Amino acid sequence: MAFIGPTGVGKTTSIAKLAANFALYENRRVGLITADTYRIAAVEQLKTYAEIMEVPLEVIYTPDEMKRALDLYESFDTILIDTAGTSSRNKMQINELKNLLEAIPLTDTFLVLSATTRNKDLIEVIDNYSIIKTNRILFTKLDETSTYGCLLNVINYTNNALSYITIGQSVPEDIEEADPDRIASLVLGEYAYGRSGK
Ligand SMILES: Nc1nc2c(ncn2[C@@H]2O[C@H](COP(=O)(O)OP(=O)(O)OP(=O)(O)O)[C@@H](O)[C@H]2O)c(=O)[nH]1
Ligand SMILES: [Mg+2]
Repeated sequence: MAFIGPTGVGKTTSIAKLAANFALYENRRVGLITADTYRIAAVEQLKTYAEIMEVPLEVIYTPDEMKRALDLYESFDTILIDTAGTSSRNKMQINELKNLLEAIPLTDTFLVLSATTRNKDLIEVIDNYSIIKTNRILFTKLDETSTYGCLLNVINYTNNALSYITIGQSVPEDIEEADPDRIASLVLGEYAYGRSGK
């Protein structure tokens, strides 16, 4: 499973949450790969989580290294791939990311988006990332807003499945599988995270 999306939306934190849930509660053998070698300390961030969870982490720079990392994890149940956040207007960086991800077979590619992003900007992000094939959406920071119409707009616009939502900074608790009833009550304004408790 690979995770792509704009800078700072919560890709690495969401991967840590998922890895912890898969490894600790579902007893899956989880391997981590990070291709985020742009930012100083980006690797350290995931490495720290990996050490706490006792799951292995491979750092990769090239499509060939991506293939090798996947071979290393051949007997694993679930492999989560972190990528560098890119400004969605940086076509070159998105193309580089596309080359990395096309080197390997992926089960799921998640576009990670923040619920605090304005609708128009979300659409621009989706359009700019559209050269990379995604099949799932992970929406973050639902605790930082009380207007959730963007969830519905994005689902309609992309036709991707909304798989997970995140609702705070705590690892591993602040993540939920997207539940249709819950999403409906959020969109209808019957429920909000982060205000009067979760
Ligand atoms: N309130 C809130 N904060 C979140 C959530 N998810 C992540 N964050 C915070 O958002 C900030 C950025 O998270 P990262 O996981 O580093 O984001 P990223 O997408 O990996 O960032 P880059 O690798 O720089 O592109 C951190 O302070 C996280 O704790 C969430 O659901 N709610
Ligand atoms: Mg990151």
